[in-house]
Amino acid sequence: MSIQNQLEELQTEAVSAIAACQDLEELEQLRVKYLGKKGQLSQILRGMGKLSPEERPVVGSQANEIKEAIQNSLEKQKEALQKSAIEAQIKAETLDVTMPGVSRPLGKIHPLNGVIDRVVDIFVGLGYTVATGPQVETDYYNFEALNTPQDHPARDMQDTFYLPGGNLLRTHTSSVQIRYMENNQPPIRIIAPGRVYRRDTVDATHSAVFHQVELLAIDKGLKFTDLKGTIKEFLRRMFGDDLPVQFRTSYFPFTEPSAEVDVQWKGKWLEVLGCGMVDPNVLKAVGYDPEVYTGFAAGFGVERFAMVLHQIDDIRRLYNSDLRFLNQF
Ligand code: 2NL
Repeated sequence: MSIQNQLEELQTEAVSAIAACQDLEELEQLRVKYLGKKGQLSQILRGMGKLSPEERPVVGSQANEIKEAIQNSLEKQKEALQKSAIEAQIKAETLDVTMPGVSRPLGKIHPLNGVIDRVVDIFVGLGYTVATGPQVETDYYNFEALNTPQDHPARDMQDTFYLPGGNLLRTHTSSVQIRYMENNQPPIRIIAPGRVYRRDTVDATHSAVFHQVELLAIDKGLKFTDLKGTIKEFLRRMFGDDLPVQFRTSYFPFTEPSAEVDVQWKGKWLEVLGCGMVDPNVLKAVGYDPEVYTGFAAGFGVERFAMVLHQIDDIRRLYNSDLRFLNQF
């Protein structure tokens, strides 16, 4: 067979083999097979030596054309294979944005914290700051400084958790306010939210551990009307605008005069907090001159507020962490 014929056959075979190739690696093998240094084209061209000087340029240019033709079809096939490989990859990696996501349950604010948050918001809006302090207290900060004498019934072992060594679990957050007054000078506007402890028998309305918010204002010239206005404004913001409120005289060792406050809520009078003008003995205990400064204070149970606001019938529901209950708020 003449070199020309061999070249033509090589072209026909190579072009059809390349067009049929479906794999990039195999395509590279075909390139080596036909165009490589030891490939078929080189092998055929080795026979050029036998050609006459006239034939050589003719065969030479034919060989170049064939080489170019094979290269072109290699290039074309390579592009086609790369393109379909990318298309297959894109198809395999497609995200279905309509698939439902993994839903994680959202946490919620506990109703007790919800009440505390609202109370704090209201009083911060009135210029008060939040004060905190220890839950394990001394007799002095829980009772003595609060004008609660040794023989007062509140000090009874029946009512207070006493700890070995003479300390106790605070029965109200008034102790926080005593500590605050010791370290600050009037004017004072603080609220003390926190956990408190009483030796109560647990039932639907009593718990040994509960939460209280107390508020305290000390300044020159504070009067009972200031207390009344503050409490009424607070209760309106808490329970609603046209809320009927009534003050009844009462007694606390640390205030004089003292009052309990009822609100008319869903047709019934409910007692919601206790308050009064700070007793001069309490002011003296923290080193304030009761001839210069007066003040008012109030305290209430967070659980009771939560129960009234959300119509909760049993205080124990607030501590069970039952999600069927808590998810309602
Ligand atoms: C209630 C009543 C009350 C206070 C708390 C207080 C604090 C200081 C001085 C004077 Cl430092 N008073 N706190 C006053 C009146 C009532 O709480 O029924 N709490 C559940």
